[in-house]
Amino acid sequence: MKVVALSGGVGGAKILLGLYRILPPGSLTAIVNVADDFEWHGLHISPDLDTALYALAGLSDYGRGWGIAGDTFNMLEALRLLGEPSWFAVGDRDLATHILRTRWLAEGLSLSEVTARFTDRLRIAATILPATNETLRTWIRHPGGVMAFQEYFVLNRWQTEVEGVEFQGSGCDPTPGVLQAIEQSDLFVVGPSNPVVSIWPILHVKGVRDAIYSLRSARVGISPIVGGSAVSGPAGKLLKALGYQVSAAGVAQFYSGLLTHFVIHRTDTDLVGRIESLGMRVLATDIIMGSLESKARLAEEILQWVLN
Ligand code: FO1
Repeated sequence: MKVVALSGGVGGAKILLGLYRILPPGSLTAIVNVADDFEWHGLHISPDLDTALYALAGLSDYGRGWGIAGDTFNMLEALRLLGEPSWFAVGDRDLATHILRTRWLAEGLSLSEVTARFTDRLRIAATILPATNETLRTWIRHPGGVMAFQEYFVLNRWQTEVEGVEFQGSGCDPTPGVLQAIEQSDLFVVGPSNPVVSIWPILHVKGVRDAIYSLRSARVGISPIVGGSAVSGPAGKLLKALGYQVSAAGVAQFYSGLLTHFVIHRTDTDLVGRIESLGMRVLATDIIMGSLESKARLAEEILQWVLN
């Protein structure tokens, strides 16, 4: 049984952890967004890879939504005292990951080799693949020009008026193993990540869309929107900026043609007919995933629904 999941930040990591808990070791491959990556004080930060790594290693801080639980921020405070930008809150423990990643990249390892080394050292029995080893970056277009993703997301707390989204490096090569993992999957999942800035960049990697279209197995998406708003983050604002309705149906429309099955929250059953008319089967259930049990339960429910 091979399961492949596309994932971005915290929403995607929740279902990754649910799947990881219920599947036999070695069955899960996560293909993770790297278009949020950026350079911070000379260090290479890969926020979505780290969110996936920390989730599967049991280290995540779910209250904050990123980084390591119980981390401290002494280094950040020291940066601030020295008059350096400190708006991107890297924790003291989290810093070790960024130092090692930067060093290993400088020594000539690829991002996927670095990620495999972390997966190994954190004893994670799953494969975590950056979507590409090349430079793929999200730029946010606004009335004054363009800004880098983390500037929009963290510095401006997604308050900038968005006119569009651009991907630098669109058409880059996939990481070795990405297309094979999709082609060989028995179940393909798109996590409840932000469709616009977490999943869309992965779909801009060469061959990924075609590999998904060619799948004969089920292709399941989970809505990051409940009612009229995102479970977390700017998914609602970005969908609206691109002309989609801010609802599970808007997300289904975004993935129209790509997915065969779509999971929505149990309070959104009025949308079932519209989503089915896009050619998808629909499961309405509890998709909030607040606890570890609820993550595993949703993963189990999806497996039973799709494979039976
Ligand atoms: N997100 C924030 O909203 N504020 C932060 O200060 C912040 C710091 C941070 C440090 C390391 C890391 O790996 C992630 C961090 N994130 C922070 C989260 C991250 O920037 C976003 O959640 C993702 O890029 C969106 O998926």
